[in-house]
Amino acid sequence: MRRLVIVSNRVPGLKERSAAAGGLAVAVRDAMARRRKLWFGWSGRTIPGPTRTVPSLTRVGWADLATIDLSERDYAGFYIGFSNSTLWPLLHYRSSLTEYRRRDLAAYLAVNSAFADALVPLLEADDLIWVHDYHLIPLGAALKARGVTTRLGFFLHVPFPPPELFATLPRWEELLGALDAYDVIGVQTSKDAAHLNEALAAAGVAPRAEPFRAGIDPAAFATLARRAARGRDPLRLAESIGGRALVLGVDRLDYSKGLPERFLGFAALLQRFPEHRAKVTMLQIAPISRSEVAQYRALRRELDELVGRVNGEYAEFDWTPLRYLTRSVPRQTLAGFYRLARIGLVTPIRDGMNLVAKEYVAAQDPADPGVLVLSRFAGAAEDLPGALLVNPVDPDETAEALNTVLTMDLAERQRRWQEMMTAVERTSAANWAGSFLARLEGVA
Ligand code: ADQ
Repeated sequence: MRRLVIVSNRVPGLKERSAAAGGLAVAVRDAMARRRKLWFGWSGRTIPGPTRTVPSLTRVGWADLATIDLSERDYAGFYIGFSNSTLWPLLHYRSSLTEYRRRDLAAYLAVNSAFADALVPLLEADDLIWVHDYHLIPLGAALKARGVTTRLGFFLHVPFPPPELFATLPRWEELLGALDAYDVIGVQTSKDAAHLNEALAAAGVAPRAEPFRAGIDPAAFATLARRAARGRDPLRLAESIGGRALVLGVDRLDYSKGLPERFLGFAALLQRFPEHRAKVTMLQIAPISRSEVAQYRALRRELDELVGRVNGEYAEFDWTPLRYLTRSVPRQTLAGFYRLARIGLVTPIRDGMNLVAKEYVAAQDPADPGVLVLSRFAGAAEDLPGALLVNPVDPDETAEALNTVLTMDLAERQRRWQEMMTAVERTSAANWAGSFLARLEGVA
């Protein structure tokens, strides 16, 4: 069996060997347990000198890991700059947040070349190479320029916007032209594929993208949640909400996730449906992310103020409506929290897939399941028609959906859950990785 070489900006660390690991690492490990694997990427460290193209090698139980350190300048231009201040907002349809600096694009191209320089000496003749996400669009072309002839695949985890919007990026044709180096190009949904294919055609580039829907390991997550529900922290949470309905949000603190709009939606519930006051508690877990980017710091300030305002307005001396944590929670605890929550509130303004939505479904007790309220602009909405779909920018719509769930009977909750769980199983991580690799190997 051919070796699989995975390339992503960040390489999962040692702790991701355990069943508690997240998304991509688990998907790849489970889908390809029998293959030899090399995972290559940035170490997460910066160094004062130039970017190092000699990788550090580590062997963990399930893969070989190879990482390089980036220079501080490359980190600023490649990661903070072009990846997260240019491409991330643009790919999430947020042209007004999109910044552009030539020197950032230069750093982006230089880091992709450095990745290729460091990776080529590690490659074997018939490796399958699978490159992940928007940080590494030009990597395939950089590898080919260095004589690599093996099969190359690329998967975009984030959305792809309508071509007119993408074409606001200077030199967009060149960036898309780099995709020509890949044998297989995967995106999350059929809408992303349609947009990207239209843009590729407009740029005169030949390859075509196909959807491969990302997912989770539903059985493993369900087991984790069942066990975790009896754990210390979920029990403490249950005790502290004292029989009230729990509304749960879990997201990186990112402007694509619709957090201010979500808080306004919860406030609108309390305002327009006062019968729920003191009977429902919302918990939002939102670990700080990319705090080097100014827009993320501004979002944090906005949320601090909003939480204070909502609580100031609606709290009772013995009830805090909105609880808000900006730190991360262990995966197992999170699974237990999902199972406790009557409502999973997942309302991104735009999201590639959104695995939190699928985790929430998998974590439910089939006998007494909660309901997912989901943005129609998350890729997951294409998979989960059993959710209550909302337009996240309208707080009234969110409030009405919350009210619908709070008054929904058990039979309807069970029917919706069953429908969603079937979809979560059909679009599992194993199916995602398995079908992508089958295409890459040329057998599907
Ligand atoms: P993300 O934008 O990071 O991923 P998501 O798909 O929801 O979004 O995955 C987040 C993962 O991190 C989940 O496994 C979740 O449990 C975990 N997580 C989130 N908040 C957490 C917290 N507070 N504490 C602990 N864990 C937390 C990108 C794209 C998505 C796409 C995925 C996978 O933006 O659209 O679905 O990649 O392709």
